[in-house]
Amino acid sequence: MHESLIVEEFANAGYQISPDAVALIDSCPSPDNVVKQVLQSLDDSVLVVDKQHVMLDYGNGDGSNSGSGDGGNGDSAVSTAVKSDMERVPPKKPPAKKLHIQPPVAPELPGVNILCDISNESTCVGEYSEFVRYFRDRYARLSNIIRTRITARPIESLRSERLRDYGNISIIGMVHDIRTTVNGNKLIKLEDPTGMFSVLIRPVDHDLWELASGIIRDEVIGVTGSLIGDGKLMIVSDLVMPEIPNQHNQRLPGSWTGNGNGNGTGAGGGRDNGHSQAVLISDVHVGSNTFLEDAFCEFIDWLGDGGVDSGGNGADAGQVQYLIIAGDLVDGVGVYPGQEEELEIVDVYDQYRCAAKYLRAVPRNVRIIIAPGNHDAVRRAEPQPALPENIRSMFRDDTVFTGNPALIEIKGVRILIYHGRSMDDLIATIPNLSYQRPAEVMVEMLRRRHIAPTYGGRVSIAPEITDHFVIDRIPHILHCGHVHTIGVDLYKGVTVINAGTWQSQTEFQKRVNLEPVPAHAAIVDLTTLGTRMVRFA
Ligand code: D5M
Ligand code: FE
Ligand code: ZN
Repeated sequence: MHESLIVEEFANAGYQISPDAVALIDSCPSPDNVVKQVLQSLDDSVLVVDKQHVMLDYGNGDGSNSGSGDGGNGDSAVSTAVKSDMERVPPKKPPAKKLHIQPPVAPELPGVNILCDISNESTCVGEYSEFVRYFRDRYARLSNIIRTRITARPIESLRSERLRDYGNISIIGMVHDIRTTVNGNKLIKLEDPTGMFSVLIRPVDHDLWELASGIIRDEVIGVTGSLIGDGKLMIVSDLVMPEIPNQHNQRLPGSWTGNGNGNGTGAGGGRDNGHSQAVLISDVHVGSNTFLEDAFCEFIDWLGDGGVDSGGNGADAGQVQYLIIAGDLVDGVGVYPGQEEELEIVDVYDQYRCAAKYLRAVPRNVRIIIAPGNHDAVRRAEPQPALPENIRSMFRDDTVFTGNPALIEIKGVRILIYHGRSMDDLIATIPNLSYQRPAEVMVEMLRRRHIAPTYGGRVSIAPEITDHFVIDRIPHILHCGHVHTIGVDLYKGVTVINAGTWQSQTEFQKRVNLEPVPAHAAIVDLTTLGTRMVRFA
């Protein structure tokens, strides 16, 4: 049934109807039946039909409304119903017994404070001057962080004759170029707003060499050393990265329980302690033929149940107040060549409608926060804005949509959500990083105080006025996805979480030998920041 027909039906009966309600009805398997039911249920006090009037519990033949909103009854009715509702004609599975949509009026919704997000603030058009301004902003902010630890001089001042026999001097620069000399030294060209200077790191300086092995283009570092070669080159003796200060975020010492092995072990994640929890997931990839629908529905069920995870570990979903999704909610279309062969749902809007249906079964007392990823229907260049209104309107109206990256604050806990596209570049350039250990890759972002340092790699960077990738305010949690593998770690008081995916291995991933670790959710206690992974079937 076309949306305009739904509007017309209600208009004929003397009612206006909100776009949300139209979308909700349209997303049902038989919208015309729902229209009839809703019309029957309305009384004269209603002028505008809203989502709250569309209480759905149908498919059981009696057409009665229930809307009791008990958050799931533990018999998987929610997932079964929602799942089969996803199936487009002709259905692959038997029709649902029941579609249980959560009650429209939410209990007191916990607030989400968006501290930093590009949505509605993008100004760039991609001109050269904007890139100059963008990199200046990056340099200024990262060099200020380093300047709290070393006293550096502008590169321009190194030209001065007097400096040649000066002892140690320091400069802070953006890495313009790194190469290995014929003698096996590392030659790094550093640039600041006043000029460019080459510095040399020698393998004999073992610790320094080790530290320098991970230097990548366009990151900002500080170096200390002495000048040689008529003052034209520096031999580095010390290297400073922007880094997270030691002992940052000492929230509740010793409270961290993450183990990153994804088997739901790890004590103290917060059962029965009265603490509210956030559940962090990523890369759902609804619409792909490798989307793990059963596992995802089990997860949604679990949220509704306040249940116990499959490993027998009490997870106390009843205390879950937030569900955060770090991008790639849907598989999208035209994201990679030949993707159409791997799509179950070929229309991107249908993919979002389908995703919205799953999320509608999440209990109303769980606030859902959605950031986009590289498969989502927003510009590919990062920072990405939040999903557009025509897609947002398909979702529950209490859903919070952020850009990518976004720094949010809930219950005093700062969470930096970043889909994680830059992890492809970091893994490709920093030695010993692996797709199988994503937490280590995320720690490298923290050390650089920048989540996407290298320009011209896999991440297409939009030159906004400020560099949104700089980690200025240190988060308590860094939440990424993208690589489809899981990891949890604690680095200098920052909990890093990669929440994996809900998609099994794609043909493409087979070719690049990427072994996904799907169907996990990270449960974070927002008081202790204790984190653990729960696996779903
Ligand atoms: O990314 C899912 C995973 O697949 C992620 O680890 C990166 C990898 N991937 C995706 N595209 C490419 C290309 N073009 N080359 C190498 N590896 C890739 P997703 O964003 O879900 O597609
Ligand atoms: Fe993905
Ligand atoms: Zn991705």
